[in-house]
Amino acid sequence: MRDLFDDIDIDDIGHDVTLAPGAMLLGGFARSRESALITEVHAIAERAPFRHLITPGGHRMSVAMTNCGNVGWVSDHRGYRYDAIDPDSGRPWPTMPDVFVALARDASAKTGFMDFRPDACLINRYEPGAKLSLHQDKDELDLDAPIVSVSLGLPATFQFGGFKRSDRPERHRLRHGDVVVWGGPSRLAFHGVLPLADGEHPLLGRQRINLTFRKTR
Ligand code: MD3
Ligand code: FE
Repeated sequence: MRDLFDDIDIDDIGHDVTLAPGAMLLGGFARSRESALITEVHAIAERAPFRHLITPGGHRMSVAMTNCGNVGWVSDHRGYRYDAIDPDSGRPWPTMPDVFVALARDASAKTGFMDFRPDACLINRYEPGAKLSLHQDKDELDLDAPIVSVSLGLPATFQFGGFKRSDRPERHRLRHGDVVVWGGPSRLAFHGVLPLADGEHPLLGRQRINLTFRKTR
């Protein structure tokens, strides 16, 4: 029997697990596409380099971010928003690669969200120690569309809470190739990532990359 202090730990590739109503983990779903995904992340980062954004409160985020797609998520002293222009370059974000579009579509369809067409992909880069505090994703206009997340590289401990910041979160391990579709009631749940433990991944070295596909409008 699982008690309050047990973390949920699912490491079987190909095992699909419902984490919460509307939230489904597809274990290892992206593994067969890993090389193409990583090649595209490198290509995007050449044109729109990873950067540490500043929160509206003036803090530098430990996670480095970039985007591809029609719009990208940005943060500065004015607030959070989706913008068609990369503020660092003054140019549009790189186009979303076909392998990204297909993965988001295939994963969401597998969990029952048909015809998911994201217009944004936020790419997070975690180096050892980087973390993401508990937050909700609610800058998107279409909250009926799911968010699809793809984990690559080093494993991380993901926190998944309730609808109030004070709800005690569950912990889940997210590993290279795992895909999670967050829709329905879980779409507005609080979530975060604990500080990344150091390690060495055969394809990505000392980092974790997370892709999140979003329909923002
Ligand atoms: C649950 N990223 O970019 S992915 C984010 O690992 C973000 O980089 C984390 O939270 C990461 O906003 C977590 C899993 C995830 C993404 C979006 C969600 C879980 C979610 C939106 C609603 C509920
Ligand atoms: Fe989030």
